Amino acid sequence: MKRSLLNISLLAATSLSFLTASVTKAETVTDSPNLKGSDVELFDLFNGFVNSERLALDEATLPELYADSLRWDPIASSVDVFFINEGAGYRNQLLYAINGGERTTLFDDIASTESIIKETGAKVKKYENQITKLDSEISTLEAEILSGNLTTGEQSEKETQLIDKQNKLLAKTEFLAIEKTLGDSGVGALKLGDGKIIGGLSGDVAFDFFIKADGARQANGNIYGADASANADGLQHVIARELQYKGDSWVLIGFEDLYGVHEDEGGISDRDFNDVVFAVRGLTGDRVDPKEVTEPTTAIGLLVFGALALAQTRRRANAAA
Ligand SMILES: [Ca+2]
Ligand SMILES: [Ca+2]
Repeated sequence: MKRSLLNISLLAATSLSFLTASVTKAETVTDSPNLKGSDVELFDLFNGFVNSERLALDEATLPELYADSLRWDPIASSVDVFFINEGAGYRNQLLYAINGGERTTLFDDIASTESIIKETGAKVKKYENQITKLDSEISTLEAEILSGNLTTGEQSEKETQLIDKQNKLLAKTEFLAIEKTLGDSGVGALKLGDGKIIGGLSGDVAFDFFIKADGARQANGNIYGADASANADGLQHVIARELQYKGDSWVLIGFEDLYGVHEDEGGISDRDFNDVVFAVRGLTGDRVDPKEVTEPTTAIGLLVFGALALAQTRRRANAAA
């Protein structure tokens, strides 16, 4: 409970430092026209790779890229980042870093009423209902305790119950307050296809993308990127695929937001890599040799997509050498 309050203040502090830091950044970030609005055919192509089960790229013909080898393609005037879809209960954030520098938040609440796991404000309603029920239960317990009709044992038991309900009420009240700060009072505000333009780039520009898991709610959420060794669980959380379209280089990037190994290996993750899916124009990267990703997985049900990601190794250093 105290943690939640702390998170709010940390979030405020983080936002402030971001604003301060952004002044010194060379690159600029501006809103882009929505991709679905400007090219629905292309949006549908990207969205077609995402389904309710997983980012179904194992069936696709898009070449895989090392997700840690992405860099600006100077043929493009900017790097344009478009939200395609999300299959997350978390309210994740998308961050980027240039040339290994400081991470900048690009999308601070990846939640939509249009996505696979959409945010319609259901959690706000759930917490409100739970609070109403707890209020009622607390009133009943207080009346019973004050009635003078209880034995000493019953009195003690009811008092313990009362404290428990009061603590739960406090927690739910804080959860509700946080939830109401998100989007439109808990309702996801992103539209599928919403985009940002990262401009003002020059020279060799390496791009790393990260998610902060449930970062809109939790300032201390895990940050996951394409360098598995830097992730809290030591696992790969990013998969990247290349697509050429009308002369533009695109990279479709999928993120896994859950910590640890797949459920079938004793973990809690589905390793589906569709929790956050973005398409990025103006990037290029090193292709994975298909021979490198055919290693079999021992985990029954571990998705091919996940296996591909696990097979990745950090390549940027090699490419630069
Ligand atoms: Ca969601
Ligand atoms: Ca997942």
